[in-house]
Order: sequence, then C-alpha cells, then structure tokens
Amino acid sequence: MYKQNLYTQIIVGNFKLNKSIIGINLLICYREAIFEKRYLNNYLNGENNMKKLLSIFAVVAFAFSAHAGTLDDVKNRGFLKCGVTTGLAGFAAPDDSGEWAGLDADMCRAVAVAVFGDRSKVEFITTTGKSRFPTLASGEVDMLARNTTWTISRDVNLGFEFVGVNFYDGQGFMVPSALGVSSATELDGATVCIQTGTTTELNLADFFRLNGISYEALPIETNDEGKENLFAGRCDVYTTDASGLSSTRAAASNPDKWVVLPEIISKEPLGPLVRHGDHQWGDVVRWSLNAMIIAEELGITSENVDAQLSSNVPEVLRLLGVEGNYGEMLELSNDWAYQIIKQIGNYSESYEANVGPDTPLEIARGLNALWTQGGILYAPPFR
Ligand SMILES: N[C@@H](CCC(=O)N[C@@H](CS)C(=O)NCC(=O)O)C(=O)O
Repeated sequence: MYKQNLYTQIIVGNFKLNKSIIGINLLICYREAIFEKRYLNNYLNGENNMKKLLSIFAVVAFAFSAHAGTLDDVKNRGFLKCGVTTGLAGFAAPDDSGEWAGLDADMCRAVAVAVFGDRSKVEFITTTGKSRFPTLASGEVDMLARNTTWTISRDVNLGFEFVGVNFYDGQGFMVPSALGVSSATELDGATVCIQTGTTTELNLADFFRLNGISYEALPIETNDEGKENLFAGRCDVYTTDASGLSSTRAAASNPDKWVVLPEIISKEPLGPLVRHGDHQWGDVVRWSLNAMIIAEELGITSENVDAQLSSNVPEVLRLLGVEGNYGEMLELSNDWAYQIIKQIGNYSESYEANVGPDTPLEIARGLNALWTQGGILYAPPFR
C-alpha cells in the first residue's frame, strides 16, 4: 500500500528514478497481492489445515522477501550506502584529509560499525534538498543522514520512516550586519536565498504571509550556491536551519560581517530516515542512534568504554553486550553498541567534535542537551 502510494508520487513528481528497482518492487507487490488473494480463497473454501498452513507460510515468506532485506543487502554488499548533503561543515563534509566528517557522517559511520564493526565500511552519497528523497526511495542509498526535518508528509505521504532525532533545530535568518536589520519582520521586499525541496522554503512563505510582508525568492540547489550568492550580495538574506546558518557563517572570510536574526520560525527536528516497511533495518538505524545517546546518559565514552565492560551497572552491561542478547535480536554481533562507542563515541563526543562550542559552528547544546541536563534528548531504555 505504502509502496504503491510512494511510486505513484515519484512518477507524478517527475523525479529521476532507478526504474529497474521500482519495476522489481512493483513485481513483488503484484506477487504479494496474488498470494494474499490465493491464501484468502483457500481459507474461505475450507481446505484442510495443512494447506492453510502452507499458504500462510507462502504469504509470510513473500511478505518478508518484499519488505525486509536492507540489512541483508548491506551485509552482502559489504558496505553501507549513506545519503548525505553535498557538503555542510559540521553535519557532513569532507575534512582536510578528504574524509567525510560531521554529526550526520558519524550517524552513517555508527550504522556501518553496528553492521560490520568497521567505521570505514560506508560509501557517502551526496544528495541535494530535492534529490535526497528519490535517492532513498529508489534504493540508491540504504538510509539518509542529511539534516532532514521529520514532518508528517515526509513520514506518511512520501513513505519514509524517521528513526529518531539527532539534532533539534529551527529555521533562522542571516543578513549582512551592514543591512542594519535587527528583526526578520523588517525584511519587507528583501531578496531571500532559499534552498529548493526543503521545509525552509515552505516556512519562509508562511512567515512572510503571516507578517503581511513580501520577498523575492532566489532559489538555490545547494548550500554552496547559497553561500556564493549571499557572499556576492545577490541576496540580502539567507534562511535555513539555524545550524546551517552557523555553518555558513563560519565559512565566511569575515564571520563578523554576518548576523543571525533573533527569530526562530519553525521546529526542525533533524534525523536519519529509511524506507517505510523494512522494520528490521529501521531498528538497526534507530538503535545505532539510541546507543550513542544512552552511552552519554550512562557516562560511557570512547575513552572509558573498555573499563566499563566490568561496570556493575546492569544497563551498561546490557548496552555493551556483556549481558543479554540484544545484538542477536537485531541480527548484529553482540558487541555492536560497544563498537559504536569505541569507534565513533557517544552522542556528546560527536556533538562536541562537530558542531559544539569549540568548533567553528559554536553551537551550544541547548535543546540537544540530555533530558537530564535541561535539553530534550531522550532515548528509550536499553532493556
Ligand atoms: N532541514 C531542512 C533543510 C535541509 C537542507 O537541505 N538544508 C540546506 C541548507 S543548510 C543544506 O543542508 N544544504 C546542504 C547541501 O546543499 O548539500 C529540510 O529537511 O528540508
């Protein structure tokens, strides 16, 4: 149902598609429908119990072949394909040595570690605001970790599953200090650089309409394009997630020439997402993120994780795979979370290294602090 809905949308939306994958999936849907119908008929016709049982097995087997499989695909391929931005320092961008780095890049690596025990087993695939969803839907990537806002239409209508939030954000505005503007409500008539295919594009329209002011949009495809246009004065304002503004400002030759206005006009909970319907894979990605958050709650870091193996705290022992069979439940090795913490670090380590106050982005923890420390970061229990 979701798949058909999704494919109709993709076709109507005139996205570039990987037609062969869609063809295969449609075939699977068709096969499923036939088996489900046959099973129902058999059942209604009162065939003997063995036949009923066999038909149930057939339906279950086909349901699995159609809806599960990403984890197996990733394992068989030998590496994860992770969709990221075209480059947004702090979230996902190549560092000085050409290695992808950032909060989202760490999310990709954490999943690679969960599956392979090796942070290098990931291919980073760049996506724009517009191309990210067709890229995920068509199977070109196994997941997105691309500062993507969790919204009802992306979750329900596009047929994706957001597995959690790795950065709570909100949309802001940045202008040259020389413009002498101190509030977004003073931006009547401004030219605004805005990335297409984003929530920020829609929020911008809402905000100006609500305030009875007008703007001229200068549509851009990537953040680099946004930077170029802004720095060259082709737009008066850049609006996007506040984290994106911090990243952009840090890249300016003289950051002090730019000011971020006080208004935050939306909620932008950014998180990793997968295709709807593959719950096993969704669980792997969800718990890779949760493992990093829980590790921070429990005070486990990449530095002390080995010592924590002999902790007397039951949840620590469960998380590190010393007790219980949580790895087996996920079809991963039992030390999957230990390896994430050892190779990537806990959430705080990733945050501080990529976007925190000591990085060029200088973003305080704020909402992204743990729920026990005044923020809203909260992971379900590891039990
Ligand atoms: N969170 C918003 C905006 C995400 C977005 O695409 N932001 C831009 C500006 S910060 C970006 O990340 N660009 C990176 C790129 O162009 O590759 C969404 O999900 O729609």
